[in-house]
Amino acid sequence: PQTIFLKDYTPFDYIVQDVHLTFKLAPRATRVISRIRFAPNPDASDTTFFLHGEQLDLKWAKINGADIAPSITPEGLTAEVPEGAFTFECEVEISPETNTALEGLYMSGGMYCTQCEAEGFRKITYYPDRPDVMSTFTVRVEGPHPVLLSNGNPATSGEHFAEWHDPWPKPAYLFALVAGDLIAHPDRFTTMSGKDVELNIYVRKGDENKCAFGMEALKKSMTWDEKVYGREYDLDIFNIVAVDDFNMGAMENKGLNVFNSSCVLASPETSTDANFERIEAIIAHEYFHNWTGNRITCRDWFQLCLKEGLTVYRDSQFTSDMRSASVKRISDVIDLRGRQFAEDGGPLAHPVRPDRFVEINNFYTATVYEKGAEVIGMLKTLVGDADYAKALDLYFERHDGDAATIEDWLQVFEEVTGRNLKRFKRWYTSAGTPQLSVKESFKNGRYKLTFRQETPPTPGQPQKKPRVIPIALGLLDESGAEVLPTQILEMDKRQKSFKWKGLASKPVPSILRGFSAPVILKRDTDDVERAFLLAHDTDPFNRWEAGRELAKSTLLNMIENGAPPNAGYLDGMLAVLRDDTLDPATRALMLGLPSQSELTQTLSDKGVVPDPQAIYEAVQTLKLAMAQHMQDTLPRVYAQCQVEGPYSPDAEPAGKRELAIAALGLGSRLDGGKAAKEQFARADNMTLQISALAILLRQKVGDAELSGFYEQWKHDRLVMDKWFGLQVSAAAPEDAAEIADKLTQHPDFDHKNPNRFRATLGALAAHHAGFHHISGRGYTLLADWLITLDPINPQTTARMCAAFQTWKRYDLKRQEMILAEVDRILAQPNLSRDTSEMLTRIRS
Ligand code: B3K
Ligand code: ZN
Repeated sequence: PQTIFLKDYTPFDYIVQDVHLTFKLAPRATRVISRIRFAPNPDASDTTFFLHGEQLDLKWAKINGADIAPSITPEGLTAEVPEGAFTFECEVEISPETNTALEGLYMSGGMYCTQCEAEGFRKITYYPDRPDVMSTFTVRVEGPHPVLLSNGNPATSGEHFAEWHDPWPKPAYLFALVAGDLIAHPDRFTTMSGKDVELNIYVRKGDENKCAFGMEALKKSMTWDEKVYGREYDLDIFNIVAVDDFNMGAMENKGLNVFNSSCVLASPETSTDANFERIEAIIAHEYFHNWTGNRITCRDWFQLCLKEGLTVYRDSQFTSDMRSASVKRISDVIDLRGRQFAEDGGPLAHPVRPDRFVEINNFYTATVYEKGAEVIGMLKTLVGDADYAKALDLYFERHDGDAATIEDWLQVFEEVTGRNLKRFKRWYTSAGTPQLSVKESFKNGRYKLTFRQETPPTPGQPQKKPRVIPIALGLLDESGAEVLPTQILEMDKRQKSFKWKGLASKPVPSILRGFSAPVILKRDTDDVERAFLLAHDTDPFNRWEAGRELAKSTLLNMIENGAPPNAGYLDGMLAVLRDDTLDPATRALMLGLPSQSELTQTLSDKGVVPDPQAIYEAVQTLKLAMAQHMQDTLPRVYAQCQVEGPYSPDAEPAGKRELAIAALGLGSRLDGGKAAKEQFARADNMTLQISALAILLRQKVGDAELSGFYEQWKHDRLVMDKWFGLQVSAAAPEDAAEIADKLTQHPDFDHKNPNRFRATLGALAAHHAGFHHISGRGYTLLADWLITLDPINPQTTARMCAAFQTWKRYDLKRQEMILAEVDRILAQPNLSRDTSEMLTRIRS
């Protein structure tokens, strides 16, 4: 397989003036007729006429109305073309029904839908399938289906056909088509300039009652983008379609967003609080792409973070505004450390802007998305809110209609601020998580902090240059009062000191407030200082962080030295639990422990070989100790956090439920699940029902509830995904693989459906002690299923290969077992490019 390099970029030799497509839909023999006007690109050096096309059955092709006989390879088509402008036409046949890769045009539950990003359009027809080729599209869809959709505004329609025209030039990856027997949940929106927009969420029959929340989220997003970024919607209609078989969360096709049904359908009875929050965020994310992604797109796929990092950043701002900013920040950092730090610290590490790839679908990663968003957050911290706003205005004004680059993006910031961002740019080009160590000194009222940055080598990048790290810092005195409110230190060298004078006593520093940079902070400190910050820090993030550090040091001491749970930690957490001045969601987050895989990473960074079973047991022991220590308070907190009245997914009641569930979970370690059984029996929403079930399964007393849950929900595929996943995640380590194995034999298991596959096998991979159980059964089971799925759906297979990326952390026996499975998969004949790239990188 061929590696594509950023440095080899050249523009396409032609420009596309406009595109006309006609689809004659049939499950195994859809005809796609195209008429495309090309003209030579004045910016190109060459004139080779090559169109991408894969798995297409070409019926005929014409140039300027005359038949041609192009030469065809598995990758595309080349033809002799006249000088100057010309019209290319062709007809191809494709088979949506047998397209199990879910890329291109495919079928899901009887409906037609498309997924073209990154390179799926070439499975629909011959076309220059690259993001820098932008054009207007006119699309005619013919079929017997009541709903026939494509991008842009509706033009004419009649019995069994509909025509759509998209006036905004777009790359092919934003093309979409949907056809089926769907029901619309309609609404309207008036934009800031008074334009009336028709809104619809299209769903299968039976799902109509799960659209209202998504629709509200869409309207909130539209209002927010007008208010905060001055961005108005630009078509007469905005459609969202829910699809059951989908490789990722959702897709921002122009005017026709396609969603995994799990990321748009919501009801109190079937969705948890976390589902509601995620749905709101994803609807916002896809909507925000209309400007950051669609109106301004990427020149090439190396620039993916240009749209993804920025759009993730924007959706996190949106969620912070809709809910609680500190809760959102803490949750994002938990996620970043869990997924992105693992990637950055292992064989799959790559820069936010990679400079090479084999299969671009393998680069829709936590690094490109979440670290990409962190980089934007840092930029905003460095330049300030006002200049950030100015730079964004200039970006939208200058690059509207462009396929842009990271250089273009940084340029607007340089122009607006007069800064040189050369050093800052290393965040885009250099992989790996910087380690930031800090030393302090205090003498005669003078306080000095000396920072040093070091980034370990990553694949292909042995040496790392220093980056610009914004460090948000505050200083507290010994009473806990803030003597220095938050200020931003610009750490732009390998080593740098910062000094303050006139201090009455040695201050306690609160470093990296709000997690102002995605780095690993290394500081010689102790549990006394951590407990002090946990009690006094005025920065909510760092207060949480202090509790987290305390939990970590307690657990590490238990794991490494067999120590008992630290009494100071238990007291600190009891104080948190009782602290009614803290909102419930924050208290729930503080009571949470670092994940077992995060502990593994910390241990292995210290040169200790982690034992997954020992880590699991330490966590259980600590939770039991917390429950005992909090025994009297837990029932009171649980009672206080009961929410009266009809269900609302808003942050406040959701936060209360979260704390109640945390209290219930701890308490159930002492009451044998009694209170959880009661909650399960009276639950009238999914949050309370499934949390109780999870607790009961963990306590091994939930068999009756588990089958009751099945009987109640077997008709609802999204709830059944939860039923599959929960049994695996709540299993004891020694049972996890066996339970997952059994579930894959259940009649409702369908490996072709990515949601069901991920619910079951993804839950296994996420069960740290279960997946890494010394029997090796977890490794073998996952490998078996990846081998089965690869020929069917390479994208989902490749994504799940990441479960093996941490192999180097473990003992030799586990390493050998993992590598044997990796090699077994790699030895499969005709392994997809996706999977083979992932495993080859993991192995290196
Ligand atoms: N842009 C899409 C992701 C496409 C993934 C292709 N393998 C969804 C999003 O980020 O909004
Ligand atoms: Zn996105």
